[in-house]
Amino acid sequence: MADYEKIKEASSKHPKPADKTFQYGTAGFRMKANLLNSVVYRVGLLAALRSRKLNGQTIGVMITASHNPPEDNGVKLVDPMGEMLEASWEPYATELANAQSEDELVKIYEKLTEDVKAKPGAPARVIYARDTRASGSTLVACLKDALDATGTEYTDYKHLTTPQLHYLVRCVNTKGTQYEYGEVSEQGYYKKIAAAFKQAMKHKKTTGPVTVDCANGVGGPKLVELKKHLPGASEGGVDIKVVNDDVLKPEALNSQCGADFVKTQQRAPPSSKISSGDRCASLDGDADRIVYYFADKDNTFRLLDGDRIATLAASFLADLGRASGLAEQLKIGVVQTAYANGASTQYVEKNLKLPILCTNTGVKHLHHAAQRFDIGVYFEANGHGTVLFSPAALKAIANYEPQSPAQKNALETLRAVTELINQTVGDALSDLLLVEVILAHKGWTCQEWLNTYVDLPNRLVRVEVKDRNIFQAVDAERKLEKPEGAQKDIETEIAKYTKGRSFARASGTEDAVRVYAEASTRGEADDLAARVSAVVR
Ligand code: 16G
Ligand code: ZN
Repeated sequence: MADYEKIKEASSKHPKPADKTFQYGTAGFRMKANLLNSVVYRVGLLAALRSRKLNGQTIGVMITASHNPPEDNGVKLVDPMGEMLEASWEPYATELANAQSEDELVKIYEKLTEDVKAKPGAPARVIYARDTRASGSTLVACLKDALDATGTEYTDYKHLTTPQLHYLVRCVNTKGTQYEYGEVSEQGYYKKIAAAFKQAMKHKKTTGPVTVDCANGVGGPKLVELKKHLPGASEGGVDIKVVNDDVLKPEALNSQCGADFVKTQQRAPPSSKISSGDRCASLDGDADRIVYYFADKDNTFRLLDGDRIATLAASFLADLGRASGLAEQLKIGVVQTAYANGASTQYVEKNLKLPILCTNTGVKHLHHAAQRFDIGVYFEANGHGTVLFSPAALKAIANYEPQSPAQKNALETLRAVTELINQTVGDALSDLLLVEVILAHKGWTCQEWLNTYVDLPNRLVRVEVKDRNIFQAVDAERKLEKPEGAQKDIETEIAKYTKGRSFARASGTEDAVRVYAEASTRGEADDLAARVSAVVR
């Protein structure tokens, strides 16, 4: 039985900042860490309620602010299969976070318990982890207070990457079933993906080392740990050089390094010592995003972002499907957002001849769309993504009897790849190994990967506006429905440019509107972005 007096009492230790309004957005709650105590406490209450509602299935709580600066933090919930919190529960999180008093909080909690028909006597189970931010331990204490007040069983997994926590949640909830996902431990995670990597690399040779910038976040020590389970270059593995893995200097997190820096600045971290041709990758602060890059022979920086990883993975999986004799049963599709470079969209449709879906920004939207395919490849341009295999696809892959040695080889690789790829959420460590496997199979360098198509020059601009809520986008955020007339003005500008494409959407994480533009030349893309910015400003 939830004890409302206990909830009230513990809550009084974590009062809500009076003048703040909180919103559970695309990335959960995220802001300056010193504003988050009450929010995390209340998220703990909701995690307990969600678990009770689901008869004691384990819910995950991740404390992280991903690529944000070190003084920020955030919190989000993970559903039993390792997916993001079901969207219909997001407003509950918002409602609890904004309750002004202890009395109001308890009233809302009581009402929610009734509304969702949670059995107050049902068990509640939660597991949680955090990234390496200094504020993490204070926030964990707030979370624990909520779990204690609600009589929840919990396990503290200390420091983990976000995708590791998603993995563990799925493992706990599938344990002992036919869908068992893996051993419920951090070591289990390493063992699973290392074994899959070894199998997928059988008889293949890597095309040289990869240097991985870990944004001085939790991905650093975790990649070092993962490496202990992987074969080295001489044993048929890959030489992974770990850089920016200093988690002892809190101020270094995401500073002048990491996936977000590289993607938004379109350059390597200043500390990087790469020479022309060297293969590099950058993770973000909680290791759920990854981008690749290198300097070409003229020493020009070349980015291989989420769009490139998606096209690489889709082409590889389509090859494997054909080679294993399973092409008919494995319909592959790619999911992108409006930010995907138009050249990548065209490459998937025209060259790979695969279907594409475009969804709203935010991983949960892509993830759901990807579930509509047997094999759904989804990536945001910013490097967050994964590949989902449907239960039917997994069954076909597991049961198929190969008709030739070539089919057998392809099938073995395909099976390994289904184990290597994190099925719960985009995972930079798993994606890193996936890319390495594919490059080894294709025998490609980064230059050859880049050569598959030519990106259209593009520009992303952040526009400060008075009220971003008046901007309402439709058609997977490619068009503005409101304010009235804005879309027509944007289209008038687009029409002036060769291969022009542009859209404006309200950011879900910042108080601003983002304008994206692409066109056939750098100058035109910049121009178009400036003109569309002027329309919304
Ligand atoms: C969040 C999303 C990310 C998206 C970004 C867009 C998740 C886990 N994260 O960080 O996928 O790209 O928001 O931010 O869904 P914006 O709305 O400010 O452009
Ligand atoms: Zn992240």
